[in-house]
Amino acid sequence: MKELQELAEQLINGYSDHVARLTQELLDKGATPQTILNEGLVAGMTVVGERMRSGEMYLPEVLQSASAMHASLKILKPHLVRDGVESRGKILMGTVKGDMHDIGKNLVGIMLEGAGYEIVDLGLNVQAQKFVEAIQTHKPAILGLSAMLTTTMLHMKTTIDAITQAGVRANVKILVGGAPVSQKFADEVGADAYARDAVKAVDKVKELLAA
Ligand code: B12
Repeated sequence: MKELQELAEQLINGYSDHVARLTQELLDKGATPQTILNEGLVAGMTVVGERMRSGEMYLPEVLQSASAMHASLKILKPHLVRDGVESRGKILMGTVKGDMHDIGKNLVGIMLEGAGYEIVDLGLNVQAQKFVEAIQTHKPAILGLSAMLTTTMLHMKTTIDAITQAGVRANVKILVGGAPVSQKFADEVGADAYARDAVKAVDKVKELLAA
């Protein structure tokens, strides 16, 4: 459908108003929310992720695309619920203690939400104990931890240790990410997986839930 391609393009351009209008028009024409999500939004955000990775798109543009995705998801959400689209799984997310960076985490959350997962976002500067309590309350399948500083990334270990000590480590798969984080670091702190960006995060979540 021509409009789906246009939706993806306007999302890449970061035009929230156009994206919101096109989303409503597609719904009015009878496109299903899943089609709009997968063939419009996720297709567009995949390109954004790739361009970000290759350095073709910069942070302000990425944030505009993220806002545009939010504008569309706001319109789609009631339809997704009404159509009884089941969540593919619950994912708890947060930036670790001492760290005030949340743009990357939010982007990962949006991409995962776009891929059909339910996100419980604890925000930034989250204490280890708060993660433990949220695991007990929300019973997520996956916990996504974000850190952007070489100092705060150490709190990933503190957090995972607290989760282990509370006896709930076996209940949740832990995915870590953020600019200073690596696969080697993920292995060292006892995480189940590492993803370097939002596009890879969606792939990793699928792998973790299939395992
Ligand atoms: C924006 C920014 C800020 C903003 C944050 C605003 C916000 N709401 O997030 C503000 C101004 C608050 C800030 C503050 C500071 N910052 Co700053 N900041 C940045 C900057 C420029 C961009 C970060 C960003 O948003 N990138 C864009 C997003 C989309 O990318 P991303 O975060 O990497 O996320 C992607 C991946 O990492 C991954 N990912 C992220 N989280 C997760 C989670 C999971 C589960 C998974 C799977 C993947 C994943 O996927 C994301 C999407 O693809 C970076 C430099 C840079 N280019 O990275 C410095 C940077 C991170 N900051 C830095 C520093 C030093 C600071 C300060 C200490 C500065 C100061 N002296 O006060 C403070 C620290 C405050 C604190 N306690 O946290 C350093 C860190 C150095 C280091 N290695 O430790 C950097 C690298 C700049 C530099 N080159 O010096 N910062």
